[in-house]
Amino acid sequence: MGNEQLDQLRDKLDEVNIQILDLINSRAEIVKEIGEIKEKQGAIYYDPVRERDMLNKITAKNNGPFEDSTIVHLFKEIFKAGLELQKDDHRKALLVSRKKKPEDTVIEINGERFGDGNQHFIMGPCAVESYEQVAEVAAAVKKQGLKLLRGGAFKPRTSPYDFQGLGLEGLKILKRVADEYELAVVSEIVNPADIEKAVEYIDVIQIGARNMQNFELLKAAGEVNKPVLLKRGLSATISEFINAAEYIMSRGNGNIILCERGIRTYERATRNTLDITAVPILKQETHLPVMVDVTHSTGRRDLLLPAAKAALAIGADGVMAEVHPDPAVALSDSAQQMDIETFNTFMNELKK
Ligand SMILES: [Mn+2]
Repeated sequence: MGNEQLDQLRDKLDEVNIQILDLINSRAEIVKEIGEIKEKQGAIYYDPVRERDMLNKITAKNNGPFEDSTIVHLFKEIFKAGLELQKDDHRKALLVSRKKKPEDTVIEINGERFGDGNQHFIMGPCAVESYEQVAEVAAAVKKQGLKLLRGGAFKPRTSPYDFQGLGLEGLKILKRVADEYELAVVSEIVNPADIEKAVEYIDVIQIGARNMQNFELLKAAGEVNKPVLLKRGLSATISEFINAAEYIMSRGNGNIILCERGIRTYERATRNTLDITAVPILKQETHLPVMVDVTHSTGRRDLLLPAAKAALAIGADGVMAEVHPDPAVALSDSAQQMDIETFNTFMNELKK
């Protein structure tokens, strides 16, 4: 007899559960509508005054048996879930997101199609030091059948007393060498005001790790018709990285290549910690090509090849690394650049 009563009560409970389910979902629908209006107004989703007001109205009607504090706790969880739902909808709206554009973005540069599923390489010296130095690397790059040459003319360095790059003179050297060897040039720009001039000399604008959240630079890069190679900031989360790319795309330039280059952690065995899983995450969340810079992430010549293999195995669209004719005397990053012979071995191993 007791069991019969228990079953009846349990049936009732099941019914109430379904009623609660229906109610929280219809609440969610209203929350989504509010989110859409707020998005149009550019308003912030979370409104503490409104939340306090809702809680007061609810507890005023609370006749138990739950304590007010318990009710507040339960409703705060429901509010939080609603807020997450609004934010999810907002994420959907990002132009760089897979949700917005399911198919891969393919960026054509000098006959290479980044994002087409094949492997691509961007190689060259850390910094442009002279015509001869760049030309020697370019010859090796071309011999390997590659189409892109990197080289820094504007160098954002940790210390103001370190070599700062040759500036516009460096870009001119890159352009001359690139024309001679039929290569496209990837070079970093650090000042929004330089972009207009720089696009005459370079094929891909690189925005470096230290400038990933230089929003004026991102906006300026978004306003020109040149592909942008955007590096992840030293301490940037993946979400911040994606939003930095959104800054560029929201200005009209959709040709963006993302580049994971290691993040700062407590580990000192490598210069930075290569966040290898950032690659598949970025590939899932965005439709943009993703590369891995093995030079700056590892900071160690002996790790370049294994890191590059890992990058390609996990789905990166390409690998970036630094090559110098004589790394021992390089003006920057001398510990991790490859000499020509090492570069040839590196490429031959990766092509296997
Ligand atoms: Mn470097």
